[in-house]
Amino acid sequence: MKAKEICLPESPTTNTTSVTITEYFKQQSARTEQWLDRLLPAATEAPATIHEAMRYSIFAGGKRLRPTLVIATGEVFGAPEQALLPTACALEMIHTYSLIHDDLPAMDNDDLRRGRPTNHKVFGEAMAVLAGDALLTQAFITLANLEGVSAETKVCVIAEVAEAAGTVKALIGGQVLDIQNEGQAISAEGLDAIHRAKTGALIRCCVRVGAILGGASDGDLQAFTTYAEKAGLAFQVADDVLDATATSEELGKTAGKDEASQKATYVALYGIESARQRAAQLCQEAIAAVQETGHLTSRLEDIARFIIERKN
Ligand code: GRG
Repeated sequence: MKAKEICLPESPTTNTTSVTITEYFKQQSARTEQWLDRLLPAATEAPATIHEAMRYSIFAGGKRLRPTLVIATGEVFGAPEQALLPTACALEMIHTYSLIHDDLPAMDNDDLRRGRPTNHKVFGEAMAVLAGDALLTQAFITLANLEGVSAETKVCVIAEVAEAAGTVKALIGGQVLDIQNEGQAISAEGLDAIHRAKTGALIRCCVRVGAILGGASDGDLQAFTTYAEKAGLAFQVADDVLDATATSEELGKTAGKDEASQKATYVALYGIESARQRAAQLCQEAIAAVQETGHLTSRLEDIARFIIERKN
């Protein structure tokens, strides 16, 4: 049987080893966005409104942390680009769906995201719910069409992503716990459990699927999973600090919301300075986990530092 012909977008980058972390993120964002453009229905495709709404939020910017983690990990293990980039895009689609739904009046009721009016402010609530649903669906269409890896690997990746987006120690389950704990006193363990699920599961999944696509050994997969779990929690601790210390303009979303809505946060629990120290500690532990594997990991070390040093 003749292999299906695939047309890869031209990569805007050839040299990723010597660039700064800022430049690396720019390069991986550009690669991801080229693929996203190919993988999403055109804005003119009927019914056009839903495709415009999906594209409005996905192309609104964002740090592209999740796709960059997929790519950086996949490249450590030599994963093929025609599987790695679509997988990176699928994770960004799921992340963007969660942001659209999180901003809805029934959830966080926010007006600003990625420096723009939120999806429901522009397209209305019904279309925003559907745009989120459609991005989630498109993510799985994308994964089902992965090329360059075995059927077994593809199924493994699909299962990893589905679990991370689900309810058990995963995205939706974490959101449920977060809502149910609003205004309640919470322990450090309880807060960690919420964010390991709500924020951490998807970040963990990004690193795992990158490693799986590259055929990582069980030992390496375990070490990289530890890296991702630590980095995922560090991301949320840093996010809580930013919410309390940065402006809406800097963040591209409404600042100070956690305190206003009496959310259980790391800042509320520890105070700003101790929260910063916890983030730094988690970042160190993340780096130590991958250093033990002996793989070339300077990029993943830089990403862990970026996660806690970022300004938005
Ligand atoms: C199923 C109705 C329904 C809703 C699901 C799962 C969910 C709603 C919401 C949880 C998603 C969420 C907002 C998690 C918080 C994680 C977080 C801090 C996201 C912001 O990530 P950044 O800073 O964003 O990476 P950018 O814009 O840079 O990509």
